[in-house]
Amino acid sequence: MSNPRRPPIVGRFMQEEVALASRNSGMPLEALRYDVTPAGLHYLLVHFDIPAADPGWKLSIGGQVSNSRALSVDEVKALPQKTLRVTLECAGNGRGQMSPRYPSMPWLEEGVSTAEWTGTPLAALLAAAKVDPGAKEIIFRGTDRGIDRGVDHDYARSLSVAEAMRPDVLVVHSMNGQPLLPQHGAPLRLVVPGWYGMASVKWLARIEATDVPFDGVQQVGSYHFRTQAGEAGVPCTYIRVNSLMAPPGIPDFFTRRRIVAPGRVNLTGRAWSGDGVPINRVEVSIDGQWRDAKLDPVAGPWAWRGWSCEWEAVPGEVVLACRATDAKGNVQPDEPVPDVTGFGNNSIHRVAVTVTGEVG
Ligand SMILES: Nc1nc2c(c(=O)[nH]1)N[C@H]1C(S)=C(S)[C@@H](COP(=O)(O)O)O[C@H]1N2
Ligand SMILES: [Mo]
Repeated sequence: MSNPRRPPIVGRFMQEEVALASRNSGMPLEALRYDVTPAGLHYLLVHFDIPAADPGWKLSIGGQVSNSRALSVDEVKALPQKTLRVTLECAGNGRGQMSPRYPSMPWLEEGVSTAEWTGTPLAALLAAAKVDPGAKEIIFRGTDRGIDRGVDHDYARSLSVAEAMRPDVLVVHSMNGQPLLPQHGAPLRLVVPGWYGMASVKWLARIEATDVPFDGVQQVGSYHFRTQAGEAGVPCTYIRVNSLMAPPGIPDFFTRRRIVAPGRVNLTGRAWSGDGVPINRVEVSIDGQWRDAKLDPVAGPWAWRGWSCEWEAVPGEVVLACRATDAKGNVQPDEPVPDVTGFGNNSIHRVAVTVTGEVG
């Protein structure tokens, strides 16, 4: 059991890391109980400041198109609509478990959530704008501005034309049936299912077709897997196979260690992968012994899949873990794959538990 006394620690936190961890927020793991994460529990990642959503908001579509246009939010809403259940995960999720650590948002494992997003397929907007046949990429610009790596810029990302034309890429105005909240991109955002979260540009104001590879800071300066600082690296794109367990029992306040009463426990959680690849298998480990979990029905190509596993808890200290395998045979690694900036950590989730009859 944990030390009930917590003597003061001399010295301050690293202010920048605390500021990031307080401004942004993870999904509390007990919220894994919801198929669709309530909007207020959805994880949040904002690089700069949340910009104001002016009533006269326009979404412009230009660059290498023959029919450039600027649409109001109502005009976007008047186009054919689609609602999709999509699991988003931050590419930096799991960074806080890695050592040495990169100074950025110190997620442990809670930078993931699932929402139902409603909006207009981007492909329809691009078709109406008539993208030039020579265009190679589509750039998406938000209105949030700041400085990163010494460069002053509006948050922006690009997709290849082929990725942008996928029928489930949406320009979204609603989340879980309600207008987007300010922090989640109101009034309009992109949602790119199957990709790590950085592709889903919030506060979307400008879409541009181009035949030149986009070299924005958020495209080339960040969001690359790099095993050594300075190397070109591999761009972060589709979400890697991953899973989480809803922590059983009750927590110790400070250590978050779980306290569980002996007897039958129904362990539950969620598993997901990127690029629409289904989850085929989830295994649960009780002190290193792996067994298969029961999978819930599939909830669409872009949403996490629930799982459950019965456990007969006997008094003692135990480490639980879960591990998912997707239909392409990708499986979560035991330990984080080394990455300089802490991207793509999909190592297995471990939960330390004390089983005791003294509580519960
Ligand atoms: N304009 C803009 N879009 C953005 C970001 C941002 O800071 N600015 N953060 C990105 C990142 S890194 C992630 S993980 C997701 C998070 O979306 P959410 O906060 O709605 O969960 O938004 C992405 N879109
Ligand atoms: Mo992110």
